Amino acid sequence: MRRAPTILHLDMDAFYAAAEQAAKPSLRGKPVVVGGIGPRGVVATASYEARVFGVRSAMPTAQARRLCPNAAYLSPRFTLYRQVSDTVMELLRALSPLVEPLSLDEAFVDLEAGGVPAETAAVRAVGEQLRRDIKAATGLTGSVGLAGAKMLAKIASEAAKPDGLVVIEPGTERELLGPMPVRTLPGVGPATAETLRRAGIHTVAETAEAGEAELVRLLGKAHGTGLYAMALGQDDRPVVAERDAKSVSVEDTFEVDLTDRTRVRNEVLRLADRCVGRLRAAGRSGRTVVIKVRNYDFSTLTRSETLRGPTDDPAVVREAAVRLLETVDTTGGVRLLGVGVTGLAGFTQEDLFAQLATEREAEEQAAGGAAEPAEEAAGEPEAGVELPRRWHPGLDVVHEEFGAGWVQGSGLGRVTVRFETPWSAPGRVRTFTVDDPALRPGEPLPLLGGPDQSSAPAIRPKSVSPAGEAESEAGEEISRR
Ligand code: DCP
Ligand code: MG
Repeated sequence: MRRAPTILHLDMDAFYAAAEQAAKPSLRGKPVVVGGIGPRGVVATASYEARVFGVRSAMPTAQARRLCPNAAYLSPRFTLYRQVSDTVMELLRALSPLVEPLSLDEAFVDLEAGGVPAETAAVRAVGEQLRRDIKAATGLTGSVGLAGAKMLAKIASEAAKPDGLVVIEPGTERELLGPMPVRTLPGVGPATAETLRRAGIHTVAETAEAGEAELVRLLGKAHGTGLYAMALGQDDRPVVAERDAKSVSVEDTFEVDLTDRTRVRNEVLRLADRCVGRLRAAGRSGRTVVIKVRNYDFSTLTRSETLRGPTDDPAVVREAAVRLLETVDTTGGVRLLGVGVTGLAGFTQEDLFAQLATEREAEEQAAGGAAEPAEEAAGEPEAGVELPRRWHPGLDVVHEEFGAGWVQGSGLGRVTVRFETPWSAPGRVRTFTVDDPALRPGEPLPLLGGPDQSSAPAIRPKSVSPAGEAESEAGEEISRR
């Protein structure tokens, strides 16, 4: 525990939804939901305007539509989110060599290691300047927490949301944490919270009062001891630059054991995407994909597969994870799932990605399918309707005459496009037939661009990222027809 609040936690506000609002002027100030748009899709995130109606991350999109029918429902555009994330992480790396990204929109920074004086006034000034720099560089807002420990810094940024900064002064943490629900503490998921609730423990203060022995009895040695320390505000985990980490993994515990095979598969796909998000945020790639499955009876197993070379391609990690899942019997019910990538390389191997992408494309063509961007499964097709990925709501398009826009809706052989750019006024909609030769998929436009970029009718040059390539390949495929 440090004597000054020199650990910074940054978390962007409503990240995917805020990026969409920045890109689409007509959606600013309106409810926006980003996620799987099909009947079995789940919400990735919702704008604060949509949260008022109760829409939350991980909720089935169908439920979100009932709660907030007037929101814009958009497919995710990971290429854009990754670009914004790269810009934000770059700003963090300018503050300190010790930056630990947790996902595309979240990271810890050790300010002391960056030479910032260990005084509240100094770290607060750095945090406020960072927020201004992020706003200037991306157009988006992020919230900052500052504290003497990682756990507390994260709690502080949560308390700062949206668009704020909170400092927890060392010495005040127990008082502050006491009344908070146990779920606030790291490592307390729905299952642990339920175990504690049955023992009459609801708040952090009650967790501390229960004592270490009781927590160990309830939760086992490792988890019980760790939780007791956290409840006292004791957390001396260092900020670890992800380039020094040997693996990246994510896992989820479920409130109710999962038995539905499709649901289990969808969760594994979601975890694979989250894992790749962290991998990419750290600029890393890895060779071995691992899945972890804990069964209803707490028996836990892992399965791994080593690829020909390191990857950070979500499609490759998803495919490997699902292949591994197929070797596991989950019929009894699954309590916990995890996906990880190990054998990390410190650099990305563009040649190898190009090679993997080409191989995949060749396989897909052999199978008679079109090359699909990696995030395809995030948006499932509408029931009974073959909706090509390129006309999913939210995705970029370019019209020969009207320029850049985005798909607002599609169905019955038609596609409705709103023609606007991040720097234009809210734009008008026009409807086309889905096979209109003047309309083709586009690439995400930079959020802070200029009008000179707004009217380019041609597809923009290929980006170097694998996802970007997949999208422009889809564009070329159409233009060949
Ligand atoms: N995300 C996701 N699935 C989840 C949770 C999040 O795909 N179950 C994605 C979408 C989010 C992004 O990750 O925009 C960042 O997650 P956060 O938990 O930080 O949520 P937000 O940034 O959207 O909102 P906020 O941080 O303001 O609460
Ligand atoms: Mg966030």
